Amino acid sequence: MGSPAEEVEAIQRGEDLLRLGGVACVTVAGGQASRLGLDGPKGAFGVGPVSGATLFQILSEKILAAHRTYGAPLPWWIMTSEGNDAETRAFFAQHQHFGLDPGDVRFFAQRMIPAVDPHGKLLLASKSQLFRNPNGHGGVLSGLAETGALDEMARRRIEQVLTCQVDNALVDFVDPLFLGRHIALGAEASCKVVTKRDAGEKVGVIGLRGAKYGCIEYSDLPASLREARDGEGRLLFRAGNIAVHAFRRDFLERVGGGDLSLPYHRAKKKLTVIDEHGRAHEREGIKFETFVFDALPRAHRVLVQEVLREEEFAPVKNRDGEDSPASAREAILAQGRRWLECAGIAVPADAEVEISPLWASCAAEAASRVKRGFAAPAGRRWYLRA
Ligand code: UD2
Repeated sequence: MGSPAEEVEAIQRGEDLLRLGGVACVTVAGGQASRLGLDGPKGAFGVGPVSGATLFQILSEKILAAHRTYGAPLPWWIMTSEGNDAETRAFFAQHQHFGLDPGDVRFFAQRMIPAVDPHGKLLLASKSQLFRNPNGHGGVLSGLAETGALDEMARRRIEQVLTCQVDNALVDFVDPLFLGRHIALGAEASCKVVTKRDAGEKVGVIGLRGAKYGCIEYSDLPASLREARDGEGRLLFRAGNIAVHAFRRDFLERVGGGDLSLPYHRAKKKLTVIDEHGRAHEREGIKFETFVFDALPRAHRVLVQEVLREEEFAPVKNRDGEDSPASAREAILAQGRRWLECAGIAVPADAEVEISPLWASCAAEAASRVKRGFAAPAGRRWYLRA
């Protein structure tokens, strides 16, 4: 893998399928954004440093840009959960689905499951309701099967499904090179990774368990392995999962159809529940969640593609510091500046550049736009959008 000829051929393969309309997109957006402290869908959070564009707008524009480039629709399924489903739908309606055909943007809510206390007893959210939480992003697999999405994909002759999480401001999930390599290898499931920033970074790591690829969640990786180094001093387990996947549709049918159900992971969390007198209080509880990457070991073939963090990974997880809105905005600006400078534009040191996916979705596209003529916008805050 990696020769220029292989790369050209893979891109061609990916683009051919996109032109045929054989690809669907799926985004998991059912999480509760508790670390960020948001009330409402995380996708409605504004991260565009100049434009204020929300995560949902950025994702929508990536899909719209691909639709324009390849001339075929890219139907998109967004997984929500009980707590944000109505708001997510309303948000898209309010924004005219960001220019996408509303018929090609579908929503479904993932299932909820009960949490328990440390002794295994069920908890109450109200006098008449159990405390329940979304069943983890692995719920997307059963969700796609149960809501008829996979049947619709089959009717539309969709062969490959590209998935991502809602919170990565630099996500490049409609990527013909990745898609083409996944197809060329005959992989059933593929994923993108970046080199971990440091041993403590909260990303799962992709590795081999026996002969099978899988992902070990950061909380499950013992400190000794998290810190382990190879002969060159690099982290031994450094393939950080950025949760961008390509799945063959027939693989999703096999996994989501139930015969390959996913395991549950336990997560200790502080939960707001009610006591026997109906009073709300916080207490320790255990949530159960499934993870989409637990499907990887069930795939007959897996492609793991390493990509550049600065081009593809700027997650919004925490209120501040690393992986926060501020770090995502910085990454967007750095990418905008880099793409223009690589295209030969002298960007003033104090200028801020944000590029909408509708103007360019990769450095090469930015370069070709510049080649056709580029007039720098007035002022020092540039938002390039076509
Ligand atoms: C996730 C991965 C981690 C790494 C990182 C990359 C898990 C458990 N860990 O860490 O290995 O890949 O992301 O950014 O995935 N979601 C749902 N339904 C749910 C729970 C989550 O749709 O029930 C969505 C959520 O909206 C978000 C994504 O899944 O888009 C990630 O959820 P998270 O923020 O809880 O995962 P995180 O940051 O612990």
